[in-house]
Amino acid sequence: MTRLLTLVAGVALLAGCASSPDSATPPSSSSESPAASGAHQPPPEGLVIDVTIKDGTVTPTNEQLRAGLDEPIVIRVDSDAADELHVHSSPEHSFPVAVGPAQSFEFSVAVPGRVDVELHETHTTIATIQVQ
Ligand SMILES: [Cu+2]
Repeated sequence: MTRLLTLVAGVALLAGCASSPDSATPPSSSSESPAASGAHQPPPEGLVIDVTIKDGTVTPTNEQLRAGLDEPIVIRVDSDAADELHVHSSPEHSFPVAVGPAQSFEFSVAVPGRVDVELHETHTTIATIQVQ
């Protein structure tokens, strides 16, 4: 008798589980939609460096730039080759560059000083940023 009761209880549990509504996430009601594809979005605050890697040539090179402490620094890369973007800050940052346009890498520097931004595959210094 008790065994039958247990079985019934188990079936009831299963049924309850299967019939529970699966619509926990209704389609978005939020109005905030970050435009990921926007080529015309306003530039973010801070320093933006546009970099092009094409046929083994990097543009620009050896730029002398300035940035503030903890200011967002964005490096936008348009590349036809994979590379490694290396930021010689403390702590350092390393970003993988892929083939493609509009790759965006952001960091900030919390220690004053000169920060070299390099591409390691092409052995190029894009910029030296004086952070203060
Ligand atoms: Cu490096």
